[in-house]
Formats: sequence, structure tokens, C-alpha cells
Amino acid sequence: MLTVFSEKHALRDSKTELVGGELVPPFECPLRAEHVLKRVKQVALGDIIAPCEFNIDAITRVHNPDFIRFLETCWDEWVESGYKGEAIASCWPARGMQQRIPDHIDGKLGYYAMAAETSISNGTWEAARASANVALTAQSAMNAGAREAFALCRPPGHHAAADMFGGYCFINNAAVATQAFIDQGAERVALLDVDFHHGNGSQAIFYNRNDVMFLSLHGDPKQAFPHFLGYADEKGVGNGEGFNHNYPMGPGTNFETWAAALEDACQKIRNFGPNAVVISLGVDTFEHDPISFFKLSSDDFKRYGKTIANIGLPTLFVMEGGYAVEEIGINTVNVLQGYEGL
Ligand code: OKP
Ligand code: ZN
Repeated sequence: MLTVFSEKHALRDSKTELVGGELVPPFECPLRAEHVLKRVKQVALGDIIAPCEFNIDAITRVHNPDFIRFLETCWDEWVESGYKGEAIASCWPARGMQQRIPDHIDGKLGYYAMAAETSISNGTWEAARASANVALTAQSAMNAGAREAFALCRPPGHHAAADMFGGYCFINNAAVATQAFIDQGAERVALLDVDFHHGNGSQAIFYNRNDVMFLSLHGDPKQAFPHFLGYADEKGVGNGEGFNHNYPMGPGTNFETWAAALEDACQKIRNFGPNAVVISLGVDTFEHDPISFFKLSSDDFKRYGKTIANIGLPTLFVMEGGYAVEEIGINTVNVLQGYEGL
């Protein structure tokens, strides 16, 4: 299987993540992508190519232009305002407040951020843009006939909505690729999110649509980030009603329970009859992940790769989370090898 990878991911190298009232080194770090790339090479998964450049239009198909401008200019505005640390949101348009976009960078950060853990720093925009280009390059290889491809994206994307960043995400790479399939003639696309965290951004982007089915297996929002979306009763709205499926699961969920949810999701995808499947591939469902609470083993990743292959459709894998850095390469590539029947 083809892998697309950009060295520019390393430009996303913030020094701070707000965790438990402390600023700590981010879980979402450059070493993650390097370990996945190393494993792809080790098992000779297939060719590895650098991304092509794409017009910003491919991104603004799912993101608001003002949000993209904010991401581009945020760091410079933050520095100009004289702040010493990295750019972190610290106030929000909460219940009862106006939803206008302020001029001050503190106001803009609060308007566009969903959470405070994700700091913006020098190079963040460039890396996020390259990450979207990775997804678009893998998608265009499939449009040109490839049956499957692996977009080794970093930073991840599934928490990013049309005008919102956070949860380590800036541009929603999987949503951008999904929209590209539609724009190139696909009638229906399924976006299946197997990252430990609910893909709130992807859900929101496609919530009112019946040409994209979104399905997500994740930690119950009552217990897990992003906490405010991902419940089982979120089914879609308007034309999109019945095209959104959430599978929230509790602490300690093992492979048997998780795999049953995956089987159900795969059956819904088959019934939907899409032209392509996009997988938001996070491996933070791993039993030793430092920020998650599912109990999948490294072998389980290989097993479920086969379940995804059994859907029987062209499949684009887009890298999302996974924070057990030493095992991220094995776990991620196990899914891809399981898919290939190895
Ligand atoms: C990004 B992706 C846990 C706090 C969680 C943010 C997690 C973002 C995950 N105590 N903070 O979905 O892997
Ligand atoms: Zn995650």
C-alpha cells in the first residue's frame, strides 16, 4: 500500500500542553510520525511519497475561510501582542454570550478554540497545511485508481470543525479527503473513525448530509474528551438524519466489545453502499495509551484491519491519534497489514 508522508510535520513542535493545571510537553509530538514512518519502512509496506501542493480551495470546501486566515496569522498576532508563551485560548463565548468574532487575539483564540490543551506556535500552520496535503495526495492516488492508501498525517484532524481547532487538530484531514472524493464524482462516502476520541469535527462537518455517512467508535463522552459530543442519540439532522452513528464505550472496554461495535458499523457502511471508505485511524485505543481507556492489544489492531478489508471497498487510511509513542508504529502498521491480509 502507498504511504504519503511530509517531513514538514516536524514544524508542529509546540512546547506546551495544558494538562491538570500544568504546562507539560505535548503528547502529540514529532516522534509519533517518525516512529510510524520507521515501521512502514521496516515492513516494506509499499512506496512512500511526499505530498503535492493543493489549492486552499480543497480545504475551504469544509472549513470557513475566516478560520483558515486565523490559523495562518494566529502566531504572528500572538507574538505582536507581546506575549511570551505559546498561543493558548483562555476565554470562550460560553452560554448566554455573543458569538461575534472579536479583533483581539485573545478573543479570536477563544472564538475558534474548542479546548485549551492545544497551543499554537511557530510552524503550526505550515505543518497543518502539509498534513492536509498528505491526505489530499493519498486521496488523489485513489482517484487515479489505487485501491487503498495510507495518509501518514500529522498533526491529526478529526476534532477540527468548519471553524474550530483543538484536541491537537487544526485542519480536518479526513474530512477534506472525504469531500475531495465527493467533488471528484463519488455519490456516497463513509467516514469511519476508530480513534479512541470522538471525531466531533468530522461529525459536525457532515451532520446535515446524506452523501457522507459518519461513524465513530470512542470513549463515552461522559468520561472522555471531547466530553460535549459523541453520544449515541446523535443521528444527524435534516437530510443527514440517519447518516450519523456513534458507538460510545466505557472505561476498560476490551477488544471483544469494541470489535462487535466495529462489525455493526461495517454492516451499516455496506448497507449505505459508498464508493469509498475513509478511516480516521487513531491507535490510542491501545491498552497502554497514556491518555485513553480502551484495552486493545497490538495483535487486536491486525485483527480489525481484516474486518475493515471485509467491507470490500476502496479504503483511505488517515492517521489521527495514538500516544504510546514506542508502540505507535507497530500498532498503526498492524492495522494496515491486517487489511492487506498479512
Ligand atoms: C486527540 B486525538 C485527557 C485529556 C485529553 C485532549 C486529547 C486530544 C486527542 N485527560 N486532551 O483524538 O487523538
Ligand atoms: Zn484520539
